[in-house]
Amino acid sequence: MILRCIGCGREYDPNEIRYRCECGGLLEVIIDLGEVENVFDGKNVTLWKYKSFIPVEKRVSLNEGGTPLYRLENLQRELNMRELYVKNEGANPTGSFKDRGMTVGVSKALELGMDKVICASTGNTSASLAAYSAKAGIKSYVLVPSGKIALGKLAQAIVYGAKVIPVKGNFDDALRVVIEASKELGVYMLNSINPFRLEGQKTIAFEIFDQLGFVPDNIVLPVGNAGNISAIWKGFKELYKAGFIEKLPRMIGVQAEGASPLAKAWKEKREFKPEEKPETIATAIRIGNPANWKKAWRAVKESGGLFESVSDEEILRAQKLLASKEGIFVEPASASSLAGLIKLKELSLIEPDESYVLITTGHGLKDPNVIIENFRPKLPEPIEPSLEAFKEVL
Ligand code: AN7
Repeated sequence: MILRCIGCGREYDPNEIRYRCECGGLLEVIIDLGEVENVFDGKNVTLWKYKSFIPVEKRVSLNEGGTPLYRLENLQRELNMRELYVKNEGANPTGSFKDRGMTVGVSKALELGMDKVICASTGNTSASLAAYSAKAGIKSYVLVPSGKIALGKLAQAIVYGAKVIPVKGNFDDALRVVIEASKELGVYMLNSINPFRLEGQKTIAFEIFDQLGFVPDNIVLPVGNAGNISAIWKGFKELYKAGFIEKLPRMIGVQAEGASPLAKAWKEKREFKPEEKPETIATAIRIGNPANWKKAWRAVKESGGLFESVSDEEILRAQKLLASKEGIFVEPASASSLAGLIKLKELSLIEPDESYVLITTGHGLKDPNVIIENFRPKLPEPIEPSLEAFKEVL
């Protein structure tokens, strides 16, 4: 195993604490694919089933992964598509896919002898880091954009015992501080530019193949800091290079319109440029300068996929649709995958006869305020506790 720069190819010892190459490029973990085990039999799916692909020995675990993969029978009929699935990452221990990254990342922190960890977060990363450091018995610091983090996530970070520090600014501002702090203060940084995070998250690809028994034509997922799309693509490529699969899926990344630097650059066929003032109801992906954009760009390009963006209104509509037609309640960022699929279908930019796996990244209960504030549910006036009164409101 080594760390290698995706830009200049320079290599580093994986036991050196380092998040970027000397040249500033992103690093990736190169594992020895000669030693991986073909365990893809559809049984007992959990993250650590794929341990031969995971480059840590220690294991701080809350039984992450093994999330359900649903066929969307009602929605595929309604949308006139042949084969739709959801991989519901909200079913992880803290309610998001970040747990996959943190089980590996916090394990790596212990291997490196670190007893303090830090991250910037739009919410889910902080909840997950807080939980896994609690389990590991180490101290966690999380910096979040003040006033722009969903209530459930904030509550989680607090109760798991992280030191929660609100920052006057957005995620991108908080990440800048975290990167400096990790250099100067000897705390281990667990944002997704830490390549070990992505080693956990790549198991989403393994589980999809394991659960379906085949590789779907397309993976559709939300993109914020752009770690997850990079990780899942890496997972599929490792399966391919190991000779376990014979085709690769297209990667389709969906951003919120007000925070869509990748989708804009893609659609306008121009250079990537960060967005100064990201804004969206989907606070999880309210990110203007995705740290992993180069890896994500490569994933979409190599896979023959695309980037798209969706409005807040489209996100809310998709969130309601997924819950009311399929019984799957996801947070707004996660609903952007379905919103993107619907938009791309309407624009005839995707093929309705192909298979699609939507990744829903976080649980709906993370952010109940969004529902109360935007759907303004019309509840009847409270009734007397009698059958008569009940019959009257029916
Ligand atoms: C529900 O928690 O960045 O593109 O700090 O919480 O890998 O960043 C969250 C990201 C999608 C985007 N869906 O994933 C954080 C954070 C949900 C998320 C994303 C996030 P990346």
